[in-house]
Amino acid sequence: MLNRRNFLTAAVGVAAAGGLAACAKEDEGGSSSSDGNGGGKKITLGFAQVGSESGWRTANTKSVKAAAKDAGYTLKFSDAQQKQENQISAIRSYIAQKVNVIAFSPVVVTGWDAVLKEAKTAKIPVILTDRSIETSDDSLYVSFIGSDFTDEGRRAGKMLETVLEKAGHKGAVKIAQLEGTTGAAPALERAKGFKEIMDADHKDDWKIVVSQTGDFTRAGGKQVMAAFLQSNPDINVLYAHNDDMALGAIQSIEAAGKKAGKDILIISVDGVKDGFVAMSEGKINGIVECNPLLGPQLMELVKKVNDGETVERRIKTKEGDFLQEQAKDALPTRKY
Ligand code: GZL
Repeated sequence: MLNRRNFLTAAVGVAAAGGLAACAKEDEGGSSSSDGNGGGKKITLGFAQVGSESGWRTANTKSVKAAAKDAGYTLKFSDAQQKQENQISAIRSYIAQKVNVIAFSPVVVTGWDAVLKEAKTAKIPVILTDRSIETSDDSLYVSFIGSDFTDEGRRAGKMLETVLEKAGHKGAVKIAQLEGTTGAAPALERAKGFKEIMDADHKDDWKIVVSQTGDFTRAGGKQVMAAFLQSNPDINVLYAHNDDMALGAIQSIEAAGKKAGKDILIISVDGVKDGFVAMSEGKINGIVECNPLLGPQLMELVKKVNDGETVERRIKTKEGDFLQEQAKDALPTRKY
């Protein structure tokens, strides 16, 4: 592991409005016998998930459901299949059911003010998890718990420097970039952070020759990489905004008769198990970890918010960076 990064939480006190508790029929993530509320009314959490597009998302969903069950909360859970309109409908449904707290991972950064104003009017506090939003009204959510994607992009750039050196690469660096979902915070910010490193230290030798969204899916990565190789057969680096797109791209790289991790060096983000397996096989050269296991921290936050306590405005998750030689040793202890 290059270095384990511990991010301090930026404590900005925000008092949260209490919410009304009520139960209704939904995909309830289950709850255990304890009421999760010190003997008071059971907390009901409405969670609007992005979808099930990647291994990271699967691990994130498992973490949220398991932690809600352990906390004894009633969880109402929805999968938006990566469509903003579905997430907005789910949030409206949670408002109608008068849940205590709403949490969601916004599929894209814009278009949330109207529905979050409805939650505010209903006095239901909202927590952002995983991804953030762009809004001029800070009162629309009480806290954002998730990674610093711009820093992940910077880390990917620094990791590429190390990988190029280890590979003894000489000459121009022609980079293909597989972007995440168009308009999503991780896509915008991972591209921004990587470009900061390029602009600062590699204006003359690195160039992103092609960049397109693969929508964070394996199928998307495979399809777009095949097109990249048609138009730019001399690509020598792939920067993928997540492992699933990298894994799909590897299929196209190999179909083109090239060696992933050698002919085309690959830097990815997330650190799901399949990504580590590919790294241990020499097909991915480095992975910037993005931790999906937000469930326990989220449930602690839900309790504080429900009790009207002051909460941190921004909570960042702990993450590491992994190069190929660390993959085999790290695999047995990977939690997702
Ligand atoms: C990042 C998360 C991203 C992952 C992808 O926190 O929002 O969405 O990097 C997932 O794998 O689809």
